[in-house]
Amino acid sequence: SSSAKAHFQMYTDKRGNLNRTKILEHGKRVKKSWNSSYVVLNGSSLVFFKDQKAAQGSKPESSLNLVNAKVEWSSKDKSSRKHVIQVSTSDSTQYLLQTDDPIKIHDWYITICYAISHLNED
Ligand code: I3S
Repeated sequence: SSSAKAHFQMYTDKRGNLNRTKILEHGKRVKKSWNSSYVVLNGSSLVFFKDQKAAQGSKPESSLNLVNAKVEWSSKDKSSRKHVIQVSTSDSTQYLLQTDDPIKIHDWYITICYAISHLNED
């Protein structure tokens, strides 16, 4: 329904700076390289920009389709950093997202979970 759609948009409208690295691309391990990124949760995808200014016009650096994706708290073997979440796409690409702020990463975790679990419900 349109009200469900409005709720979905409201609860998944999220953007902010996170540290990000890709670790797997189409099932193949790639060299880890942490970069700060301005992350925009945009309905069915996470879109990565260089910074907030770049998000106002230029093309994103990359994006990730959340349909059939999975988000989980990352295990210690994936990174020695604290407060890391892992997003795995349906095409076996994996990103780690991290921030030193535990509340902030928790918010992202919850919001991405919500988006993934409600994506296929309209
Ligand atoms: O999983 P790894 O290889 O321990 O990840 C570390 C490396 O990416 C490292 O880069 P170099 O391989 O160029 O040294 C990074 O500097 C580290 O931050 C990575 O580990 P953490 O635990 O921070 O994800």
